[in-house]
Formats: sequence, structure tokens, C-alpha cells
Amino acid sequence: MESLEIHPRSNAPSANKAEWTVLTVKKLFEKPFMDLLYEAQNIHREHFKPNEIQLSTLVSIKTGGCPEDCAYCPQSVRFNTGVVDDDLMKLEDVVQAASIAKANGASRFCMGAAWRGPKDRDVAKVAEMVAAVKSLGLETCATLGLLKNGQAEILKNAGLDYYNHNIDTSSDHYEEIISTRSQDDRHVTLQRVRDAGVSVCCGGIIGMGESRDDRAEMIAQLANMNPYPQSVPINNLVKVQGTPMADVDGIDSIEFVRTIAAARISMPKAMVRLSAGRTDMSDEMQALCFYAGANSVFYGEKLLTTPNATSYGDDELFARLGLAPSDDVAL
Ligand code: SAM
Ligand code: DTB
Ligand code: SF4
Repeated sequence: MESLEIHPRSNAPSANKAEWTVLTVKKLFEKPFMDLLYEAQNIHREHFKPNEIQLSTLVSIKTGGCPEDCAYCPQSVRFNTGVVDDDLMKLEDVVQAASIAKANGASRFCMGAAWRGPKDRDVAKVAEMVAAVKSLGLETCATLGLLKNGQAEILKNAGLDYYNHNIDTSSDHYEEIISTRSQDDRHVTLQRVRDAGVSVCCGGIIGMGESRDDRAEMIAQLANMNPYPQSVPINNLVKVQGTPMADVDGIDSIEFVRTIAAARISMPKAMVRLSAGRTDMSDEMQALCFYAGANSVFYGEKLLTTPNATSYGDDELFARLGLAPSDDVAL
């Protein structure tokens, strides 16, 4: 059996240490599957309780009609996907949704908006929502698109814990997916979030026709952020009819699990979230993802506009695996 290897920065979450090269991450992907999972599970156990899982619930606070052209997204105004546009939700409706999420066992509530980025008056309204959700005793997360100077501070002052903003894919593959904003634009927003003292939730989507090199580059990009994201959502593309990605070939499930393991090994203290696309995964594949180091999922009937794995099915799966939902999974 191969011994555990020392990787760059593997125990230095926020220090500016040696970088992960694409080649080093690719070498993880190339390991025998059993060695890779063994290493990922060992690293996982150094930092997290191995039989606990954190649950986040998503709500779309502003749906559809987005001017951006992200090829995977059902909410882009450019694609005919049948998503019904909706204005910004009312504060009381958001509070009600958050109360239900909490009663169902979620510890974090994530509010998503189909904007390129919010206007200042939007941020003021979302800040009210953040404060109200926080006062229910939930962790708060928002994903509103590109942020302008000063907006992250307003959200932080309202009680925002996490801001989700994904790099989505590798820098090379990115241009095939989105033309209306660059990956550099996203890094500027991520820096604004960090500077405001809000924790970063940043990951990407697997299964968009990218190569293994692309997946390795995306993981290296995430791992080399300083500090690396506190939370890393790995989404399995939800193929939505009407989007340009509707008929793309799905990812091999073993390769998806490898991606989760590479994220866990290269970002040992991050929460790694098995995010969108669980409806297409067997229970066994999800169990392998948890073994590879995923320790968080979206919990609830819906993601933003598409169905999620049902909470009923999740409860049964967690029980079969002896996984306990928890808001304190770190050691
Ligand atoms: N509009 C904002 C933005 O794009 O930054 C926030 C909401 S957007 C829906 C948040 C993220 O959801 C995207 O960056 C993408 O990674 C993910 N996402 C969107 N559609 C998806 C799909 N069909 N499958 C998997 N993930 C998806
Ligand atoms: C993330 O990485 N995945 C979530 C969340 N961040 C906002 C979104 C998934 C969206 C899936 C497609 C939909 O339901 O519209
Ligand atoms: Fe708009 Fe976000 Fe969808 Fe892109 S991912 S089209 S920015 S809602």
C-alpha cells in the first residue's frame, strides 16, 4: 500500500506556502482509486468528525431573467428553459423559508439571486434578509453574482457568514462556458469578499465536457487561493433542457469521486460540499463521495430552480450510512 504523502500546504490552510501545481493535482487523480480514497479519508479524519454531515438549504430569492450567458444555467434570459421569472422575494417569505429549513435540520441558509451582480439597493434589501435569517440562529450564505466595492462590507455588517461565488471550471475551459464575465472578474469579487472578512464558498461544476486536466486545474486554482475557500461546492452539472449543456456527456462517476478526493486532499480543512446533481447519483456513489471527504450537502426539495435529492431519501441514506447531521463537524 502506498504511504500517505506530504503535499504542499496540506496542513497550512491560510499560509502563503508552496503552491499546488496542476501536475501535483493531476497526480492525485492518477492514483489507484483505493490509495486516493484512503489518503483522502485519512486527511478528512485529521480535521473532521468522520460520521457527521453539515446540511445547507438553498432558496432562490430572485429567479430567472439573468442577462449573463452561463451555458449551464436555467436562469439565463438567453435560453428557453421554462423557468418562470420572479422578483426579489419579500422579507417575510424569506424568513418563513429559513424557519422551515431550520426546523428540518439545516444549519446554513443560502440565498441565491439570478443577477450579474446586485445594485446597491438590492444589497440593502438582501442585508435585511441576512440579518433576519441570522437572528433565527442559522448560518447565512448569499450568492448574488459580482460584487462592487463596499457591498461585501454591508453584507458582513448584516451578519453574512459565507459568500458563494464559483470559478465554475478551469481557466482554459471557462471561455467555452461563459462570455459575459471573465474568471478574473470573479477573482476580484472573491478578493472583495475576503477583504470584508466574509468566509468564501467557492467551487465549480463537473461534467461540462471538461477534461481531467481542466478538473485538476480548477482544483489547483481553488487550493492556491490565499487562504483556500472555507467551503468548496462541487456541483455535478444539472442538465437542463433549453441550455446549451442539455445534451453534454455526463461525467463518469468514479472520476467525480476522484475530484471530491482531490478537493479534500488539497484543501484539508475546507468544508467540501457535494452540491447540485445528486438526483443523478446512486446512494452508493454518494457514499463514496462522503468517504472521499465530502461533508456537506444541500438539503431540501429544491436547489434554486431544479429538484434536489429529497430530504426523505437523504434521511434514509444518512441513517443507512450512520451519518449524523451536525452544525459542528470540525474537530
Ligand atoms: N447569479 C449568481 C452567480 O452566477 O454568481 C449567483 C447564482 S448562480 C445560480 C450560482 C452557481 O450555481 C453558479 O456559479 C454555478 O456554479 C451553479 N449552477 C448554476 N446552474 C447549475 C447547473 N445547471 N448545474 C450545476 N450547477 C449550477
Ligand atoms: C453552488 O455551487 N451550487 C448551488 C449554489 N452554489 C448556489 C446552485 C445549484 C444550482 C443548480 C441549478 C438550479 O437549481 O437552478
Ligand atoms: Fe445568471 Fe448566475 Fe445563472 Fe450565470 S449562473 S446565468 S450569472 S444566475
